[in-house]
Amino acid sequence: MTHHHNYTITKDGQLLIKKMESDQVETVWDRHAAQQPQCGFCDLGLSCRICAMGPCRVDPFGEGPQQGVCGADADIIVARNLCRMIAAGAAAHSDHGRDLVEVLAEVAENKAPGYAITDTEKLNRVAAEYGIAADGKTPEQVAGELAHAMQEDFGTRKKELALVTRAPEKRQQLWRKLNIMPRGIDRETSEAMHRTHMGVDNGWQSLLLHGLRNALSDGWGGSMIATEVSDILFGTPKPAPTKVNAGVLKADQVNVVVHGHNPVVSEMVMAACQDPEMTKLAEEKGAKGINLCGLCCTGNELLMRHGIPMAGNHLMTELIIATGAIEMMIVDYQCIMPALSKVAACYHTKMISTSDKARFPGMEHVEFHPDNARKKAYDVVKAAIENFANRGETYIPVEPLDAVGGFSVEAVVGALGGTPEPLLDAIKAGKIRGAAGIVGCNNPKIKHDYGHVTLTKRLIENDILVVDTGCAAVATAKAGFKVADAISHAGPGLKEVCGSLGIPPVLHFGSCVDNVRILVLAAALANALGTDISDLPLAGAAPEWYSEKAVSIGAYVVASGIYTVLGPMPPIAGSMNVVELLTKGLGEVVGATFAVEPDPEKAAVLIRGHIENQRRKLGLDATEV
Ligand code: BF8
Ligand code: SF4
Repeated sequence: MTHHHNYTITKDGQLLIKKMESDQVETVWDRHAAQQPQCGFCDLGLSCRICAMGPCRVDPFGEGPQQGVCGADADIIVARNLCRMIAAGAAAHSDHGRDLVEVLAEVAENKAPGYAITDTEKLNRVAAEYGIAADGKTPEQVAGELAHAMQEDFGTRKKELALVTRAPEKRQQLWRKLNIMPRGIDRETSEAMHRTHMGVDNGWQSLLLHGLRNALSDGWGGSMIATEVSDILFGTPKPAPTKVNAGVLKADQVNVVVHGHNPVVSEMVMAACQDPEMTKLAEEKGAKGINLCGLCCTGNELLMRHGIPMAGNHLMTELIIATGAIEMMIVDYQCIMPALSKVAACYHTKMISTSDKARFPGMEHVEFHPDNARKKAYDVVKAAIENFANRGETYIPVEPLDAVGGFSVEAVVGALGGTPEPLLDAIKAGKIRGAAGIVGCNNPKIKHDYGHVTLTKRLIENDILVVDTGCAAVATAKAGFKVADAISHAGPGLKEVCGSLGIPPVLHFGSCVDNVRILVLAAALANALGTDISDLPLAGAAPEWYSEKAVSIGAYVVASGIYTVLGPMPPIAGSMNVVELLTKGLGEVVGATFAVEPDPEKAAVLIRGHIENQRRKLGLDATEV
């Protein structure tokens, strides 16, 4: 039975699924089908295995038990589970941030050969936000002090994180009043694990409030540090052309693919791939050169800063191997399916894991640390070149598409002439109705890329500017929305504004940690208007989310005052109290709510309605639309 047309809207995806079927290699969709029916208790969030008196479950039909062995009811169990998802997501982003801070600290001490401070201007600017003066110091001295101050943000010696001061004053006050101002980054995650231990916090509301604080420690802490330090070390992104989809692989070159999240590894791999000595070596082995491509968020990091081509998003990571054209896939951490090495074993692709905290069956482990990363990068690239001789037939099913990436807030504000005012003016005049951040993953429960692409299309048609990150950003690039010509898909107002700036109607804002760029832009708009983020005509969406990181992102976006529509339902439906609080009650608490709508056509209607409503409340339009 072939169902490949139902799994993805992408041509490369459809053709490669077909190829994997004929090669008899299992895909994520096969494994998803094999899991059906998935556990209904877990789906509703009603199962608990936090302690050894359990596992327990609550009967959603009210006939069986209504509480676990300890007495926890549906509300407590659902809230605790959700809180733990946030904690895991916040931990993942923040630990990624910590790894960058460690590199910054080692650069300061000259212990990380190959790494350097690239954006001194940004270094000094961020340092000033931490109260560190740059005058009379070398960049390395500033970097050392900044790394130290950021490490303090991770601990417990502060009452508030340093970068929360970027949020509008009103928002900061609200967080203080609600007692959800994030203190230490690790502290909030640690406290989430403590509170959700058996016999600690059994108030479902207080659990959820702490979940918001934990998420804020990610958004205005760990992820924000990750993005800022990445910009300092590797450069603040500027708009630059790139290519996307499986067609970026080259039949006559050594193809090296990086997958994962942290640019600490991928930047060094890029440097090795671009060394003329390595190109020469590849040519000696009969290849025309070395072609480095990205997958997922580490791919986005390289795309944003260097225009490195993007082979695909989350659900393309297995399929791409079936091209038979990849000599080596180098992974670090997060979103790397352990299935990948099984797929790779059917072709000639060498799989390399690089992080001391992320092992995978069937991968060769070459551990990268800041002090040896440059050497390790050369070692693996040489091995990739050697592997070119083992290549069999290749199948690269499509031609690549053009896209533009690199829209940091600095680049956007720069394009606007140095201030966000022109964007505000376009919003006030109604040419742009508002803006939506579309973020997150792919999930085999939703047709691959259908959610991202459909929602984006509907929003830009209706003059809503879209900024996107992560796998969503890759989806819309593959759909052709990230070129200047894509304004032909936009409504008249958005078309005019983007046309005059020469930018696409859908702006690539980066990887998932770069969602903080959306927070920073939203805060700048609110500050320019002298209001709070929750008053702006903005919305967020995660149409195909799957990961715990996405739960943390959704929670910090809502806690920052932005209405957010999720595609897949999170595992909370077992508690109507939790559902009501997240979809309604939070409006009175943080000025924004969640909605869940798997159909992107309907999600677009929700977002348009919200944005028009916000405009009316701000007094931008005389009449309700
Ligand atoms: O951090 S969007 S599938 S790759 S979690 Fe993962 Fe989701 Fe992709 Fe990036 Ni983000
Ligand atoms: Fe069961 Fe309570 Fe233990 Fe959870 S914490 S497994 S509900 S006894």
